[in-house]
Formats: sequence, C-alpha cells, structure tokens
Amino acid sequence: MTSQPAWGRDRRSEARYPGPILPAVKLVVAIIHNEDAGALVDGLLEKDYRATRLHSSGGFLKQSNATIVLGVEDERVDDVMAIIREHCTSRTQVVNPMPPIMEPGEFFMPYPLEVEVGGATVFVVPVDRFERL
Ligand code: 2BA
Repeated sequence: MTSQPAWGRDRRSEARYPGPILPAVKLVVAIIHNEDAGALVDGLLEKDYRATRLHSSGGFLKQSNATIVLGVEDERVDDVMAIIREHCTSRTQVVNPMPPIMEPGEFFMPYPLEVEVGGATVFVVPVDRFERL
C-alpha cells in the first residue's frame, strides 16, 4: 500500500496491460483572484495535490484573474474546497463604466461602480477517464 493517491501514481509501466479500475475523479476548476493564486497553489502542493494555474480574465470586468485546475479523487474534493476557502478571499473592485454613445449636447457624468468579486467561482466536474501516460 502506498500513501500516494491512486490517481497520482506513475502508470507508465502499466501501459501495456489492461488498466486497473480507475478511481472516480473530479476536475475542480476554480476561478480566483490573481493575488490569491500563488498562495493557493502552494497550499495545494503542500498537501500533495497537483494543480495547473492558467492565466484568465473575467468576461465582465475584463481584468486578469487566475484559473486553477486539478484532478482529484471524489473523496478529496471537500478537502480541496477547504483549501480554496482558506486561501481565497472576496474583494471589492472599482470599475469605471464605459461612456455611452451620446448625441451632440448630451452630457455623461462617469462615476465609479463598486463590484464585489467572490473569493472563488468553483466548478466540480465529473471526469470520464484520467490517466498519466
Ligand atoms: P468577471 O466576469 O470579470 O466578473 C467579476 C464580478 O463582476 C463578478 O464576481 C460579479 O460580482 C460581477 N458580475 C459579473 N457579471 C455581471 C453582470 N452580468 N452584471 C452584474 N455584475 C456582474 P464573481 O461572480 O465572483 O465572478 C468572478 C469571476 O469568476 C468572473 O469575472 C468570471 O471570470 C468568473 N465567473 C463567474 N461566474 C462564472 C460562470 N458562471 N461561468 C464562468 N466563469 C464565471
């Protein structure tokens, strides 16, 4: 028995044989603030989770954020959620709205809008098959 999670085991030597029954795995996709991404990835690595950080940007604010993707066994999803909660905090961001198209003589007074951006937007997706080749 090994303490390493089954999904993380090196499967290269098993490639020629009918594979073992793969454990049920979820793909966790977390969209988070850029500033939290480093601490979250470190927190995940500390507990032996493998994760990928992608640079992304929000459709609404058009500001850069980070997307963390990781494959985890079903029973470890709650632990991953707890790590995300621990490292990701919501923030208020100020947005300057785009001025509308105006007719001559019209006047637009821009005022900044405050938007609450959540600590993390998380999708947990079932995975049909997961292998490291
Ligand atoms: P953004 O699209 O840049 O959105 C940033 C924040 O702006 C959102 O925070 C929300 O508070 C607000 N917002 C977004 N769309 C809005 C709208 N149509 N009207 C008014 N306010 C709006 P969160 O909801 O915490 O989302 C943070 C980021 O997570 C989003 O950045 C986006 O990148 C991602 N996200 C959120 N919901 C998503 C979804 N259903 N699918 C994919 N990505 C999502």
